[in-house]
Amino acid sequence: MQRMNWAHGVLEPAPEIRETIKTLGQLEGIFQDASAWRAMDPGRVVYRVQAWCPVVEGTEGGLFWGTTLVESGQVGSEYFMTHGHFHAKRNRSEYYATIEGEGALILMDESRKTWTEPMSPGSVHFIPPRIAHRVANCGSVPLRFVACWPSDAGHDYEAIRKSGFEAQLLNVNGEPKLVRSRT
Ligand code: S6P
Ligand code: ZN
Repeated sequence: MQRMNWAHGVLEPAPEIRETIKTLGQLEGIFQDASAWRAMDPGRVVYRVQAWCPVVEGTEGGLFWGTTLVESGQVGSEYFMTHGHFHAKRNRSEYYATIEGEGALILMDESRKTWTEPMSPGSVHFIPPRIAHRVANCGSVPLRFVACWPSDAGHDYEAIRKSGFEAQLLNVNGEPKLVRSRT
């Protein structure tokens, strides 16, 4: 058993909880405005992830539980967001549920059609099979959400590193707007 602190949206530290941090420097090529990205502190934290993986990764039939905290910020006009991924086993799905903050779940299918679902405290999101997913923080406080996904889903980060998402979530006159970058 593990314990969630629901007020803070975090798992209580324990030897079984894996914690990772992603800094701007580790997210090269992810944000659209490369010169804005270069001008920022590469050590600045963009998001933190906790994962409870009670079975070995790759095991069929298990589930993993995690929390993510995306800091508030922008690279140029693009909101701070997670790297994003397809599941390596493309037919695996996932749930996200928001604890605190305001943002958007950005979804993209294999034909590169991209859309968003607004995230706010209490919103629960089903990420269907074969859909890439990432989360942007559009607010002024950290965006915290929990996730639950199959232990054999795996992560394909390479597809996103190579081709990105079809559209970026930008701050346009103070409002989040999905802007298509490629034709
Ligand atoms: C795992 C799940 C989340 C993300 C986390 C960070 O399937 O979707 O726990 O790993 O939000 O995002 P990313 O794109 O860096 O894995
Ligand atoms: Zn996932």
